[in-house]
Amino acid sequence: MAGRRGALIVLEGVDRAGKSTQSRKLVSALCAAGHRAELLRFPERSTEIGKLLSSYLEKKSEVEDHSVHLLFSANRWEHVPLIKEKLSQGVTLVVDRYAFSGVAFTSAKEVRLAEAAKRGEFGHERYENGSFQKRALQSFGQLMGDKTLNWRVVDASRSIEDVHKEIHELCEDTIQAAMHRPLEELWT
Ligand code: Z5A
Ligand code: MG
Repeated sequence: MAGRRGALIVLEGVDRAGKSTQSRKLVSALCAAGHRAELLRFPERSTEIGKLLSSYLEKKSEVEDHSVHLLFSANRWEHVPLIKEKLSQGVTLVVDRYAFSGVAFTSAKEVRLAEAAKRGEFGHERYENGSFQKRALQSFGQLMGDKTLNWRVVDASRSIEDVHKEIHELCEDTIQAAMHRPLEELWT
């Protein structure tokens, strides 16, 4: 059908929630059900910017906090032309983390720095401790207050198959709904 576009489906959540596992399974299931679906992930480590991010995350290099935030953002923007092209061609994109991780993780970091400065507690591992993840989760909660986006919360503590079944069902509905919303709405 002319004008039929793909849906932009973003999986967000704290570390080890199972986003990458579920993203891969979702793309397979959607393709098996006859949709055109492809997987994207952020950070996308294959580009020049992505390589800088990968090195930073692996603690092989240091990058100033504001700068690294902008690198994560640039890593998404360098893929926006591709994202628009695919969606307009009717391809549904399943995206393993997007801008919401950018906000949640940077804001969690800002709070940590403020607290650590107060208590003199610098020196935690990068992003990988319980209190940091808790703050990221709180930030995700605030971001879900944006009712222009169609957020759905999925309980990721269940089995991989149970989580997958629920996500797949939600996405079938989302793909139908996306056809009636102009693509331009995604970037306004
Ligand atoms: N970051 C940022 O700061 N700013 C940004 O703008 C962006 C990202 C986009 C790297 O991201 C870091 O970048 C991340 C946020 C930050 N740092 N932190 N924290 P990443 O996406 O590359 O991170 P990752 O290495 O892929 O980890 P992850 O995404 O946190 O994991 P996951 O994808 O959610 O989980 P998984 O790999 O699918 O599963 C983990 C394991 O659990 C695996 O062995 C699975 O088999 C198992 N698993 C999965 N689901 C289940 C269930 N349901 N039951 C039992 N076991 C399960
Ligand atoms: Mg992952």
